[in-house]
Amino acid sequence: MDQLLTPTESSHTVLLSNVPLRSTRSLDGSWRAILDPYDTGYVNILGQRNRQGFFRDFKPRSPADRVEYDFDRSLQLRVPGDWNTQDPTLLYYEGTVWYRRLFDVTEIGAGRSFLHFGAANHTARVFLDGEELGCHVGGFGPFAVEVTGRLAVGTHSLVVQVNNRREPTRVPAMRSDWWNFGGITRSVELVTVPEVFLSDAWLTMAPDGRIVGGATVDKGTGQGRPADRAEAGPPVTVELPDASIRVRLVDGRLEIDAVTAATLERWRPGKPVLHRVRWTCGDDALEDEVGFRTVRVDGNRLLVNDEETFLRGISIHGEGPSGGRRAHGPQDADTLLSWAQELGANFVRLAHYQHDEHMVREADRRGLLAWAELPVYWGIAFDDPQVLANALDQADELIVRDRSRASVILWSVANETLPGESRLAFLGALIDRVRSLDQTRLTTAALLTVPSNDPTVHIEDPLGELIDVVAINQYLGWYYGQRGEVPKTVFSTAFGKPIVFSELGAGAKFGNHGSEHEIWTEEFQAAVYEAQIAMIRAQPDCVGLSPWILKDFRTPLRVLPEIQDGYNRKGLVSEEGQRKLAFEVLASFYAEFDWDQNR
Ligand code: GCB
Repeated sequence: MDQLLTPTESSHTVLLSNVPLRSTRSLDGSWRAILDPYDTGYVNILGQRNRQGFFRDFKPRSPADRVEYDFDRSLQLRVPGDWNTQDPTLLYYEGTVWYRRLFDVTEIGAGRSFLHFGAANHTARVFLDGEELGCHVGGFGPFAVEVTGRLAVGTHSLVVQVNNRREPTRVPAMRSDWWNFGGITRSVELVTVPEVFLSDAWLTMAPDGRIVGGATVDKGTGQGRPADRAEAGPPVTVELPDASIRVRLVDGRLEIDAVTAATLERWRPGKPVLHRVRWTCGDDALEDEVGFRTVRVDGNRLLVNDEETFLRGISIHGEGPSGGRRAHGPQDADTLLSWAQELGANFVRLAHYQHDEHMVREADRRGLLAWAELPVYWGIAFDDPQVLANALDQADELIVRDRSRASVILWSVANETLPGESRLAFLGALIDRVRSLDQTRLTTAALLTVPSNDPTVHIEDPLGELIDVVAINQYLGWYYGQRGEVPKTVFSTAFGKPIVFSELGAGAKFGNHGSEHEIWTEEFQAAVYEAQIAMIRAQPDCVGLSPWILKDFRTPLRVLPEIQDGYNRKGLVSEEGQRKLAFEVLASFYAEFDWDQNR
């Protein structure tokens, strides 16, 4: 029965980039919501589309009306936001929630209109005035539906069916070490654009110092995802006044040679310089702030602006700085990234899925390098072509949204996936897609290391062949290995590529003090960091680290009473932002680095 969306059903949605640069009308705020754990709101018991389904937004208007729902008398939920933390009875809820927002249109404007969603976890079906306009699969990427011609003067009903049930054929799949926050978790906006407009426009610096970019002109001729090619239409012009550059794009593609680009002051970690970029196409104009830097690897070295760079990082989940809720908006981005900078970090791993756009834009402004990641995490159905199709869609959403961001230097395609043929083929296809969308950044994947008593760890996972930077998750001194032995461990790979320790760490409950041999104490966690830092200092191929993790975060996997209570306690700060001892240990290591030398 067609109750839930499968990946192939993702349809009639479009991908628009640069939404924050456009004038939009916010539909955030209080929405009405109906819980529908048995999915009765869409189809009836005969398996047919329910003519009185919740998407019709009916209500009993007279005593004889046979309508068994009423949004006006139902729950209220804030958008953006997860539903789990807005009502105690919804904390563990996984299933369908119907959201409804009424909005008034007072005049019919010119041009075209789209309803844009920053993200909804995991599937979303969008209905306007009872009509289904599109559905989207994937909990962290942006999507839009076109509503041109549908917004007559009057009141309109926007209904969204959101479902966050875990399924083996979803990405992520059945189990993850974070909370499966459901809901319309990022902002909803009504975006108005000219008839012919730039559905995508991006600009960045290639490893050789050329400026490259592209634009897609949407002439209203069809639906679908933007290609990197403009159809014949009005010319697209891009201006960079700081370098006196004004160019017309040919075939939607742009290349400015390195000599011309050399006049632009570079964006550097810790010293971000952003330049005004202006796009025009017919009546459409967009103004962005873009940084230009190069990133490349040379053997086992990582070079940013051709300077050897050590990534002094920290991993971050998309969870707000307090309240154990899904993060959203500029305030959360500002707080989380300010904590990272107080730690002395120059790099953030935005784990384990696409974060709110405010995070990468704020990272640009703060001069933080960033790793952006796809939710290809434990237990993915690698041999299912529909699952791959959905992962590829999620890659499009991640890269098309963020490829003008100087902060983003790494696209990570997977975290802790088990070697095997179908996995390699799946991730190979994903890496190809990433490179077809962006050849200017590096690819990576966080590999799982298997515990052993051997002080030398040699990584031979064939995925290492396909990626540019080998990322290693290792929990020496915590899940395995004696702490005293950690500094003696040497990591090497079969690939002659740089290594980043994408995870390391230990759990501690804030305020729990005791011996450094007593698990869950701040002292124990700090001692693991000391041992890891000693190990890292001696690693020949290591170009950085992003320990696990900035802040304690909610997860149903962590059940130890009075210690975990539903939180992963590996944070350097508690779920309310209180610093543990390990914060200072890592901060003093990072303070040794010379910002000007990057080392
Ligand atoms: C990992 C996972 C991460 C977990 C972490 C842990 O390897 O990548 O999602 O939260 O370990 O705490 O065990």
